[in-house]
Amino acid sequence: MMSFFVNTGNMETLKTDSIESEYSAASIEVLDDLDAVRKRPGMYIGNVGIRGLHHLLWEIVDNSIDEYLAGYCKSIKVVLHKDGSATVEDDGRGIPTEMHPSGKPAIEVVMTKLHAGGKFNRKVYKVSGGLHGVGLSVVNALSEELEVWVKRGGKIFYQKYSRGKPVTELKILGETNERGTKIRFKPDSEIFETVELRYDIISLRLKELAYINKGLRIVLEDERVGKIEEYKFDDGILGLINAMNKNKTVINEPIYILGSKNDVEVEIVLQFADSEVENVLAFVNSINTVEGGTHVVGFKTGLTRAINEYGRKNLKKFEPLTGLDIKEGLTAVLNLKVPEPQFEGQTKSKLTNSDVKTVVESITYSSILEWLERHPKESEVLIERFIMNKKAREAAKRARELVKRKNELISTLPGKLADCSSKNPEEKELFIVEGESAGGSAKQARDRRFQAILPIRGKIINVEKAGMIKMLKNDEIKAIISAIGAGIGKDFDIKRVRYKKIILMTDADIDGAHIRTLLLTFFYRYMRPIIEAGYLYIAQPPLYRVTKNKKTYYVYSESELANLLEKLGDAEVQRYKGLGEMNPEQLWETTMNPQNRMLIQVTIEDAKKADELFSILMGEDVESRRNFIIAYSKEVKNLDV
Ligand code: 0RA
Repeated sequence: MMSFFVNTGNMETLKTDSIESEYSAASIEVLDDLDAVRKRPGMYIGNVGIRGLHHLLWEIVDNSIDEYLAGYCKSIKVVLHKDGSATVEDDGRGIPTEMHPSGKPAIEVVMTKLHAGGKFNRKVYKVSGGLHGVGLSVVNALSEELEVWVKRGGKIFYQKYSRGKPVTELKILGETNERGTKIRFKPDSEIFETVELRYDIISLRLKELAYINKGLRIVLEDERVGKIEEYKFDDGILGLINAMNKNKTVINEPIYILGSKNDVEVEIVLQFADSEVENVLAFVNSINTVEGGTHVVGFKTGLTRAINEYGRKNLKKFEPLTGLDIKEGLTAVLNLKVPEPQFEGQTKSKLTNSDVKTVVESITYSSILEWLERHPKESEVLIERFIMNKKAREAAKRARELVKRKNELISTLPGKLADCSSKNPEEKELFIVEGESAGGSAKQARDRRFQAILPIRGKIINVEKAGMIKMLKNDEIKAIISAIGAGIGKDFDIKRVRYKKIILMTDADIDGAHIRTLLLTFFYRYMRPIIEAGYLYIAQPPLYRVTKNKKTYYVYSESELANLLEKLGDAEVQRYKGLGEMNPEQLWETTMNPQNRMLIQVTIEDAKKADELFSILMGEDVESRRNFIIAYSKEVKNLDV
């Protein structure tokens, strides 16, 4: 490793003066590399929306995590600055600064050559197949500005770049006996649709990373709002499962599995709770595999096989159980290291290596069987539960068939629904509106030909916790199900939907975001095909109304407001605290009129994130949860124009 470095004596040839000289040594090749990245950013970071933007940050953080995995880094700090830039600082080995055979310092090669990082071969477990591990040069190419400080070999080094090109040489700023890397980058607004880094997305991911990399300290500071949080979990994924199940009645102590085979490392923790919901999180080389894959299938198969084997051996008249009987109330976290992972799927987060299924299945099978044999009391309780689940499921199926037949006959619409006159689902829109007063304004504002309004009361039930039966007793949920008219859960039939646009319209504040997150969780768990078909949207009401010289401007974000005020000078600014503060005309103009409004289409990933947010944070106090829950799909696309 690193044998191509000449000895560190060469460092003395570096200039130590602080004059920023135009750096002319950039070769044609370097320009080629980074031009290619700037020309086709999507090839390297997936897209230039919210996801791609955050990819820049993850690329750097991944490098710091690699230092932790190599045993060098104990602490990582991420700072979001007011000017839109972000800093990642770690106490790892520091990016090599020694001279490279090309005549440039290694760090400059890493920062300007595609895939140069890979040549250092630091990674034991690659993150290939996905969009991860594209290299620091990609971050550099897509940043308006990037500065790097390295503490290494007794010195502090510094270099600055812009859009991938050096604007200073590598300089020595001083001496130190510490080691580490600090990178500040400002995403390029010429490249990205939006450059606003999102606290909610970043804190959730950093928290995940802290859980799956036990003992690693991660600090997140948001200077834009003056907020700082620290994550450090010495119990790793065991701590995560405890947090996920904190408010549930658990049935057994968490079962911890650790094993490896064919260079695949498997760490799993699972627990059953008195709940109807299943919650399995799975990470492969630190990547959250939201789309699941062979590892998750292997886990479930191994678990089911072990339970059936135990039942067959130890119980009289035991009838084999299926995955469906076992998954109710199952919480699990899988944390895997795989040498050559292959990812597929819409977000490149589905693991497809078939050998991984075999490995996870056999490790799970033998560990669970052993645990069951050692814990006969708990095993008996669990198996009784599974058998009950099986019976209840069969009974529910018969009941559903009855209800279905009945439903087809009556299927009454909820009383609160103000339906539209059109009968054509293609053009029909259903607005699900928070609060009676906003609902009233929306009813007056709408175009009744094709827009229907369903007002719902503030606190809808948390389906994550409640389960099917309790949920179906909730009036708000019942109203939504019957308005949409296509059933629910396994009986959901997308062909029967009465509206092909279902629009969630909530206040632009924390409570509104909370309700929106609850609704997203509901759709994700019980009407997923609606999201998959692209029928679910979030309305985007303005945050401010600005008036100047009798002209009115509606403003949808803080940054837009700052820009506008800069342009207008002093103007009258009215902040909308809720939808209820708008009169029907304003509501129509800003939020409902297809000509002007902004609608955000909800993706499966958004909904999955909302769902995950609930499960990870379930255990925490209400206040911190409230602070945490912000909009889940701000990626602004004006879909109507
Ligand atoms: C290349 C090689 C080595 C470390 C790094 C890059 C490195 C990159 C980043 C990015 C953020 N923090 C980082 N820390 C390290 C290996 C260094 C060695 O062998 O001494």
